[in-house]
Amino acid sequence: MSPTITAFERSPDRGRGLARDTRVRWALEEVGQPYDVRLLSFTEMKEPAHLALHPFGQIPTYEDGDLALFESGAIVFHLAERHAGLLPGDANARARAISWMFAALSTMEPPILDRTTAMLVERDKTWHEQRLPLVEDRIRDRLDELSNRLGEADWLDGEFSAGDLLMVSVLLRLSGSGLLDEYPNLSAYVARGEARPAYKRAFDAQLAVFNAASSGC
Ligand SMILES: N[C@@H](CCC(=O)N[C@@H](CS)C(=O)NCC(=O)O)C(=O)O
Repeated sequence: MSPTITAFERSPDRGRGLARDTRVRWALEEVGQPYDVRLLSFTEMKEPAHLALHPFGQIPTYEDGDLALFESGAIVFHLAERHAGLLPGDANARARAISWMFAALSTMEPPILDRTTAMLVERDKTWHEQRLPLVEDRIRDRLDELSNRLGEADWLDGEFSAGDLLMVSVLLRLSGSGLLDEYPNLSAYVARGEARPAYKRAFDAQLAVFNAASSGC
């Protein structure tokens, strides 16, 4: 039986692929694992049946037989460990790829999410205009460092890995902010990720869900 993931019935990002089920779909596509999706409303996400799977009442989750997981990073890591294609075989290279997974989620994503929060829920605050440049400068600090490390390489450490999958997913949250445009090598890096057939399939699948919900199908 195929594993089942959960996703928004109607994603608040209107199908832009920024909800975290996209990174899990992408990983599943990279390793060639078919999957089913259970769509949830915001109400259903906070009901006991889903809270039993996800203590914070969020998406995505992952169920495979008697295993249930939450946290997109843990799900991608699980898939990368169980299947070939997302982590190198060499033990040291594998450990470095895992470092990049953590870097994406615990070093890059927090300041980027801070901007998302600022744009979504702080726009009407009197201090929003003063705070936003501070938030964006903190992102720039990280982008400077990441850009320096990536240089002209295609991927962060040799072959494409789960580290790149998560890093590209996180950087995509800056789409439309103009911040990535300041870093041509990072823009090209993100574009390389988006050009991967597995990413395209994942993106199209989540967009189809949003389009179906919007058309009332
Ligand atoms: N750290 C978690 C974050 C999960 C998360 O924030 N999910 C969002 C969608 S991308 C969500 O379910 N938001 C609705 C809510 O928190 O009520 C992960 O990476 O899976």
